[in-house]
Parts: sequence; structure tokens; C-alpha cells
Amino acid sequence: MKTQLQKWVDEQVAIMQPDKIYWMNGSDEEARELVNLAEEEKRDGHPILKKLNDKNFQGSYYHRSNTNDVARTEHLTFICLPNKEDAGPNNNWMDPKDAKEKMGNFFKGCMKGRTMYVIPFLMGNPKSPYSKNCVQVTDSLYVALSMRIMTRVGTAAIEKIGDSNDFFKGVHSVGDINPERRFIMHFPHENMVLSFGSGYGGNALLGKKCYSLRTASYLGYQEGWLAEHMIIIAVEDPKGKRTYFLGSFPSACGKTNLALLNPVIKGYKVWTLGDDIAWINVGPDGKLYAINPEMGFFGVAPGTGENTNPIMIETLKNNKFFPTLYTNTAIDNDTNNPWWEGLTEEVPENLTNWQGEKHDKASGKVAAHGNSRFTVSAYNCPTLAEEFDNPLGVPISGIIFGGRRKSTIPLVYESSNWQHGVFTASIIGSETTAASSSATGVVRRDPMSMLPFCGYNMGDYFKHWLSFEKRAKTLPKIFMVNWFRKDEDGKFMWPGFRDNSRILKWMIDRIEGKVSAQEKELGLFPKLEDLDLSNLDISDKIMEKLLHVSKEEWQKEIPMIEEFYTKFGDRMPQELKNQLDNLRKKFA
Ligand code: SAT
Ligand code: MN
Repeated sequence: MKTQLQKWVDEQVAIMQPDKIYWMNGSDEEARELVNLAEEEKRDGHPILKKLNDKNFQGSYYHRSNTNDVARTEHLTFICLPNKEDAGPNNNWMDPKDAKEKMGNFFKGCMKGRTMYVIPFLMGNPKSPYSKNCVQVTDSLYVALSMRIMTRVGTAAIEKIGDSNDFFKGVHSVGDINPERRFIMHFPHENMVLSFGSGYGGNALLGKKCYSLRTASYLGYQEGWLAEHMIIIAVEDPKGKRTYFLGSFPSACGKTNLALLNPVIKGYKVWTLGDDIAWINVGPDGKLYAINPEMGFFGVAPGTGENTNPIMIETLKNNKFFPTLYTNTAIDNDTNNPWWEGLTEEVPENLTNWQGEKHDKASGKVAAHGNSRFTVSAYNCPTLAEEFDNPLGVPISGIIFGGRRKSTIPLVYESSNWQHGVFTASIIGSETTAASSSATGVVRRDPMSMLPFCGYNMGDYFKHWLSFEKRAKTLPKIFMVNWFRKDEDGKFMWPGFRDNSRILKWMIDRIEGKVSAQEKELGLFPKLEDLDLSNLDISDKIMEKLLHVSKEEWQKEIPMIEEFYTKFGDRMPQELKNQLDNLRKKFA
């Protein structure tokens, strides 16, 4: 008798008609065989993977994606819930019937001459009550290998699924990588995603944004938990006490650097639990507990170097878990190392750029794409917390929200309570980055950094966030940060990176009730004397500017927030509208 999983795969085979079917088992041996195959197999005239310098970067391989396929495509991403209002103004919507018909036409026979990789995987540790069973089929060997790094691929998933139909169904084909025939369609109510025409990151590794955020956020809404675009870290103080934080920032705003932070403050240490996604449940003791459903990092390469993120460089050079992939970076032909802006100060002489051409240093162009990425296992990370595989996750004491803003948002402040914190997170605006294919550098509202990832109406999502006041017994403190504030000359005022540990220390002191705060219009602000700024060359004047709340700037900001809130009509919770009214009055 065939299991439901086998029957489902049979159906996909009948539609897509691959020449071969390969079920992944997740073994190391299999990974090596698939990598060998990818070194031989060609796409667009190039091998899918090219081996890099194994002495410097062990187990590392290079992949160049199609130049039209280098970032998530939000305008081609749809939430296909039966009722348009349930998807909300924050999502593109298509009727599920129409979406399936459209995708069905693309998928018909699309794998002729190709292999279908069947990838059984788990999001979360198999021992965790919060982990989820998933399967993706794909015709991309690069995607299959990336999934191995990012998720727990293998037979454990098949065993957990057994004969049930309770598993996420991800259907993916690169098709002909034609942007005209590229769609990422989500059916959260059916636990299914159909993705066609892209081989890149969040469009194609369906365990990531498609499942663990868009689909899971909807599941969490139904089941009483949260799926969030957040890092998870443990900050250890000199006495060895660990405080667990979640950190929410839009794509390419330094999440990975914060997740692998090497603090400048003596005696403090950061342990890494996750760099992109957190699933948050109310634990048996009424506290919020977070797990990272992923198993690897799909990090932005540019800007990652010995100075900015030495632990990531070490991670990339490790090879406990094979392989590590580099996508759309440059290659240094003299060393056969991957290279990107910020890896070394000197630009090497003999680079091939991300488009496969000889890099012309004088051109002023970058050699690595702004959204070039590394894909590396979390188990290669020397600061991976031992709690990483805790079935229940870790108890959260603080949630940090942030965005990328030249002005308006101060370096750090704290919300006065849960509802105010949810409000603070709901009004976040951030300058867009290269992680999405739309224009970069424009401010858009990005509540909880979830605008591109919330799988249902964001008004309902806010309500769901507010509901944790009742669901949980003890709630974490909520903080807002902005590492990116600039002065009149356009220079960053805060050094960022390792110095962000100074802000973490203040947060811990607040959590432990060791320091008081100063109340301003936006919330609770640090007193200068409570921030550890030792060995940092920064004047009080700059610090005051960093913490300044400008009436003028907020008078411009509030109408933008209002416009955003209005879009959600009566789905917008009254509590948040009242919070906004209060804020408006403060700046009148
Ligand atoms: O391409 S991904 O969505 O996986 C990365 C990101 O944008 O955060
Ligand atoms: Mn992300």
C-alpha cells in the first residue's frame, strides 16, 4: 500500500513528467554524490556548481544564478486564501482556483528530461513538539543541496509523516527562468506552495520564507503561536547568566551580524540560535519560548568580513557539515576563493564578477551582487548555542525591533508595556534593500519586518500579537533600535556591528531592573550614564543626536503611519488606533 506522501509524489510526477525521480535521504554520502553531479551537470552552459579553494574555504562551491533571478520577487508572490480580505492589503491575492489553473499550465511536463528531487524535511528539531513535517519537490539540484543546508532533510521526516497527509507540500520548478512565467503562490489553508520560474533563495527554498514565515504565520494565527522574521540569541554576562533575545529586522539590515556578534564589552558573549526565523510558543510556564525552525544561514555576503563579522568568516571556513554554497559573489581567480565587497579591504586584482565577466576595478561597479549570499550550516558556527536543539526552545526576555532609517528613529528605546510594544513594532518604516527586486532606499512601512512575509491580513496579525497579553503569563520587554541614523553629512553616527553589544547590555540591565529610564514621547530612553561607552570614541553631542526625538520628523512620520493603518480598515485593532492617536497628540 502506498502512503499518502507517495501518492502525492506520484501525482506530481504525473503532472511534471520528470525523466528520473530521486528521494533525498539527507546523508553526507548523498551530499557528496549530488555535489559531484552538480559539478558535471550544466545549466546555461555552466556547471551548476564550481569547486572553490578547499584549503581556505573547506567544502565550498560556487553557484551563479541567472542574472534575471537574483532576489525575491514580491510582485510575483501571492497569498491565495479563498477570501481576498483574509489575505489583506499587505499581500497580492489570487483566487485559489485561478492560481492553481495558472500554475497547472506551467507545471505540465515541465520536468521532461530532468530529475525530480523529492526532499522530505523537518522545520525544527525532530524531538521538538513545535517542529513541522514538510516535503518539497524540485528540478533544481542547487535548490536540493541548499535545502540540505537550511533544513533537516532526510528519512526522519518520512518516518514522522508516516501514512498521514499532515505535511507541507512544496512544489517547485525553475521552468525556463523566465520572469514572465514566474510566480510564487501560497495556499496557507491547504499547507501548500506552488513556485515556478525562479531558482533563487526565498522564491525557491520553500522551507524558508514560503513555509516558515508565510504559511507558518497563518498556521500560528489558527493555532495560537507566532512565526516571525527574527534572530534568536543568548547574551551571556560575565557571571555566565544567559538572557535570550529575539531580534526583528528587515532583510539585509544586519540580522546575521547581530546573531553572530562578538561583543566589545568585556566578559560578555553572544551565543547564536538563529539568524532569520523564529517560531514562538507559550511554554508550559507561561513564558514565550522560541525555536529556530531552520538549520542553516542564507546570509548576505557583501559587508561580511574579518572586522564586521569574524565569527561568520570562521563559520564559512569550517566544514563540519558539508557543503557550503556561494551564490552570485565574485571569484578571486588567483586564489579560487569567493570574494565580495567587504571581505577584504583590498579589492583583488583578478576577479570574475557575479555575472561571470572579468571585473574592471576602475568601473566603480561592484564585483559581487548586492544580494549575493552564502548558504552554510548552523552547525559550522563556532558560537552556536548548545540550546540550539532544545526541543522547547529558549525562554525569551527581550524582543528587539529595528529598521534602517537615516533619521526619525532613535538609536534605542523601550516600550512601556506589551500593547505599546506591539504598536511600536507595527509602525516600523525601513529603507528597502537589495534583498528584494524592487527599488532600494525608499522608506516603506514594514511592521515587525513582516510586510513581505505575513501570510494573512496584517490587521488580523496585529490582533494576534496583541492577544499574547492574555495567552502568556510573563511577557518579554520590547525594544526598538536603529543602528543606521546619519548626521547632516550623511555619515552613520553609531559605529554599529560589535558596538551594538553596548545596547544589548543596557537592555539586560533594564530587564534585570538595574537601571532606570527616561520617559519621552516614544517610550523609555536610556540615560547616557547607563550606557557602557567605555573605549568608544563618541561625543555626548553625537549620543544626544542619536537619542533625539524630533518633533518635526515625527510630524512627517505620523501621516505615513496613518495612511498605512487606514488600508486595513476595520481589521485594524482599535487598541493600536488609540495608541496612534496618543502619539499624534504628543507631537501636536
Ligand atoms: O531570499 S530570502 O528571502 O531567502 C532572503 C531574505 O530576503 O531575507
Ligand atoms: Mn530574512
